[in-house]
Amino acid sequence: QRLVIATHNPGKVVEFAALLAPYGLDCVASGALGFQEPEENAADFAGNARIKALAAARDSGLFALADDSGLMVAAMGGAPGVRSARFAADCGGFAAAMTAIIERTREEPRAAFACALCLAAPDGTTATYLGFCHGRIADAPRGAGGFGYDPIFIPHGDDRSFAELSKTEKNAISHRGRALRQFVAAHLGDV
Ligand code: ITT
Repeated sequence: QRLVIATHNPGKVVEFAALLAPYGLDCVASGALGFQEPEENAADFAGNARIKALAAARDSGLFALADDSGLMVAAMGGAPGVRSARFAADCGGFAAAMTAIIERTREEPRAAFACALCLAAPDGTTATYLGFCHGRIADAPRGAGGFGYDPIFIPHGDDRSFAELSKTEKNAISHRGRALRQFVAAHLGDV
């Protein structure tokens, strides 16, 4: 079964490849197929994941799985949330965005990552799965693994940042891993 992974983010592609490897799917990233990115103008993660999955399923004529995700910071009222990618761009990159978040979370560091995964069929049918990972913002960026905001996010129950975990360790507890295991259970059998 061929599945389009509807993302242009190479960090997500690496994690999906590892998470889906056991299931023998023929996965191809929408970025590699040259499909255009649709405008992500929904108000929440699930809405944006649906926009991306439907666009990729329409463009490819195949099943497509899209991920919309982000970091929700308690001291920032849940921001940057659904705007996490744009927040980094507005700050001039992830290094500056992480510094800005650290400065605003010294008193109240609680944060969570969220991930909405949407599977779209070529006929426009969709199914959506959500995953969360709770934790806190570190007092400085740490580690070189992962992508995006990983160096400043310390998952609950650990004292290392996501960027200090191995891929397997991150996937076992991450928002994306949790959402993906629901997708797998619903569509690919038991996990
Ligand atoms: P696509 O829409 O093409 O998938 P994107 O990077 O624009 O790629 P989003 O719109 O979902 O993806 O934005 C998610 C933002 O949250 C982006 O800045 C990511 O770097 C960040 N993010 C999501 N999951 C993350 C994770 O596991 N670790 C670190 N940062 C993450």
